[in-house]
Amino acid sequence: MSLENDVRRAADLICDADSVTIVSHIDADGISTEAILAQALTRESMPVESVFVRQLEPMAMRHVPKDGSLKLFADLGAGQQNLLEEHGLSADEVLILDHHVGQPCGTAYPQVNSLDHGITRMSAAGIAYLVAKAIDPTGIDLAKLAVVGNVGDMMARENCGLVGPAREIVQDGVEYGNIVVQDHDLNCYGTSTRPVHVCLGYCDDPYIDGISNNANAALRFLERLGVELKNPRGGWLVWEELPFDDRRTIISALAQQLIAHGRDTDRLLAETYIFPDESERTPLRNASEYATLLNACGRWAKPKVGSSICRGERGEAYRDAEHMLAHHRTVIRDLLQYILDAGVTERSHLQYIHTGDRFPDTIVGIGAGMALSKLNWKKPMMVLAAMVDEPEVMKVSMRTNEWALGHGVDLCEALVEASAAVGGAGGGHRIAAGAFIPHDTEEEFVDGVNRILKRQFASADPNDS
Ligand SMILES: [Mn+2]
Repeated sequence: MSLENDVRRAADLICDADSVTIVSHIDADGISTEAILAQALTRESMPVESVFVRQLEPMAMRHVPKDGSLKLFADLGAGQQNLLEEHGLSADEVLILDHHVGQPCGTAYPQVNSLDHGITRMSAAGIAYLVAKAIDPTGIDLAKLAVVGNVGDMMARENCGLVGPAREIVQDGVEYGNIVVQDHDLNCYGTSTRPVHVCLGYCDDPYIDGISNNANAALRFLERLGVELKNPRGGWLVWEELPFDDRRTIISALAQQLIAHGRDTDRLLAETYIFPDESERTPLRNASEYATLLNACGRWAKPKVGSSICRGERGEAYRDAEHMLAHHRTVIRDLLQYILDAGVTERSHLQYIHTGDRFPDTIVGIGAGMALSKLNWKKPMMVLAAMVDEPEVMKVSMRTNEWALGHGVDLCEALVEASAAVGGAGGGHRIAAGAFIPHDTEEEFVDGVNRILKRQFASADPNDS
């Protein structure tokens, strides 16, 4: 079956239901997915309830109501079909919209999974949007949320912009008027909210010698270019506010800086997505910052606040979210500092640290990603964390980069295999994956992951051993 057929069938199943319960994930992709589906169904006068879960595991299943509604599992479910089966859910009361690796299962649950169609660069929000559009082709305002979810799930990272079906969705938003595509824009986070030198100081993909990790040096670099960095009132301008010519001046100087240090310039520019209907200088103004705001809501146990923002609420919900974003950043900064201060343990093909119960297990993956660029970036980074509410279980998060993917690394495969060997469970993506393992199997597990990574590196390059 083609993706179009799967999407059509999903839309028909939804339209035939009396009511729908959406079960979605708490991250930016899961929240935007839920908001797309809930709005699309509400517009059809379909009764909808939403449930957000951190992870679809046995404990979380009690939040799934036993009623006559269609259970719409979104941004999760594909890898937990046996759990749905154990929970007594039959094929005619379930629909899965997911982009994670599926699990073989005796019950043939209807589903739309981008991976089944060879699409690796479209997240659940993209699938949800296609389904919503199949229900009502006029609802193209929702494309904006699909872009937030896709960018939040790093679908734009590898190619410096969205590609394939996820890119086609962008065009709907452009047509509607709530997305502006910036071609050849600076590939840097914070272009709508941070002073330009701060923005550049945080940029580590590409790594720019003398600028990355050093906002003061970035400021001196910009001052030498003679571009106006402040507004007439003396406040810092953000990247988005700079005149076109100044942006070009800075970009060509950055390109020269990269070349002078023998680095590639191909990751300096990216296609970015601006939302002209949102206020300037807010995190809602572009896709990547919007996604961070939603992630902050989810990680701090308020995914419904994020969902309200996706539906257009800008009062109390937005103030709550801004507060969570500030808190989110502070804790992540502390986590990163802790990792750098405490130091990681290096194995031949990975590096890891155990953060105990110092940080919530919902954010350690973000810390792993940030630490990677400041440590040995060639070795995939693992963070192990205790789970306060489940002392028998340990949460594992791993992150790597494009370089390692190019050398054969697949973290999802590594964690699925190594966690199964110690009685745990893992999943995710090649570049970012997670697992839950019994707390007393740490050493055996780390050994196992290291061995699998060694095998992966070796299969891509027989000289690496
Ligand atoms: Mn996702």
